[in-house]
Amino acid sequence: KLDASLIRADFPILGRQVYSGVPLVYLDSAATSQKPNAVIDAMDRYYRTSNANIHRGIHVLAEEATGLYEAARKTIAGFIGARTPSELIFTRNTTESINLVAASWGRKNLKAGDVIILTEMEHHSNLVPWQMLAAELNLRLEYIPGTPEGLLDLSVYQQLLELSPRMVAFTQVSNVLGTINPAKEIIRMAHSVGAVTLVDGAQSVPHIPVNVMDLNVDFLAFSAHKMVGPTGIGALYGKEKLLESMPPYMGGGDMIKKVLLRSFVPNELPHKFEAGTPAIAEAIGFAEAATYLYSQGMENIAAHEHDIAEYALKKISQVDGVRIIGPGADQKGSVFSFTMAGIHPHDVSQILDRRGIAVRAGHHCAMPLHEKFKLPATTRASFYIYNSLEDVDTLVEGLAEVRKIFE
Ligand code: 7TS
Repeated sequence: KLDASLIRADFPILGRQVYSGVPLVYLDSAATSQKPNAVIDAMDRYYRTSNANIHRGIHVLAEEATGLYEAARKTIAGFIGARTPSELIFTRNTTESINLVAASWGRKNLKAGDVIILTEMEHHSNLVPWQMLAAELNLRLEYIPGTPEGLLDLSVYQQLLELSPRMVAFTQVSNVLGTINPAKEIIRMAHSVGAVTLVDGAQSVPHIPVNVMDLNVDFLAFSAHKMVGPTGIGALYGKEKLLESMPPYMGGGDMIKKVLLRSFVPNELPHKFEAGTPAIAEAIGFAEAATYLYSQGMENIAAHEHDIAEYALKKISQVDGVRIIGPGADQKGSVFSFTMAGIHPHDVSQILDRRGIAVRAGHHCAMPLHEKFKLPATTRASFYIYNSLEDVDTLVEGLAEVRKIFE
């Protein structure tokens, strides 16, 4: 079993006070997670001892930096169960990974009238790139609707598959509802009609075991910063055959094998998709983050968050006037978006902040989902490995105070 109090000690920021005498209770990990010493130290060590540009120099530092960068790729590819490291492209984040697929795979393979299936619970990152592509190529976007409980309606999905979609792109875990979608089943159904699949793993890879071979997913996008790694780096996994067939996304150094004045020959995978000097220190930090999570055990992390979900759903819903959106604990991770009758989410967050509790208020980059629930905004508390059941109690005490202030 995972011991949150031991884990907390690895995260220096969790020891700070946000106001005099007020310790931090960080409940905003769905936005970004905090970073353990191992990650901070690895990046610091790199800059102090091995900093150089990669894939070019033949001096010692350049070779060390290149070795560390490519070792990081191997670690992260292994973390998600990719067949080979060349299926793992470093990007800036989940958003860039999805844009890469939409622009490169999409422009190459789609034509007017083609259907793309998304869901109503997507983050804007998995909506807008497809909307942009749809406008450009005259594509048709269809949506798997959400149910009032915050699940996907798979019977409607089954019907939508009769349209022979070319792409099914969906989030594995909702950043608002916490819903853990049945990804393997959704992918199997998509493949049965010949569609290509993309999983937005921004909220799943950090929290539950994700194995691309087991899922049989074609593309998986995720970000380091939500999985105890640094900002500025993310990844796109793609099946080798698909990536091989796709044109480069951005042009520049490193992504080429040969350049003439009027033409170029693209580099091999994965370099074909990594134009320009990449985020080298961040890649090293990313790998350290994956190693940290691996050493805790993704099954243990998922079990810990399930315990929090069961406890939090019970405790938070006991607060007067609170309504949590999303399914029951067996179908969700430890993300809780809620409203308090008569109180604006920003006021809730502000009062909680005075007690050192960091939550997020707003639409959480999922405006269509909030529209669906007829809510302009919610307050969201999101938990991670370093949070405990006591943090739930602290939140609930804070919410009771919010209630009192507004009475
Ligand atoms: N997809 C999902 C499901 C997300 O939750 C997020 C970020 C993204 C994509 C985009 O990730 P990025 O690293 O490219 O920015 N979600 C949130 C959030 O819920 N609050 O802040 C960022």
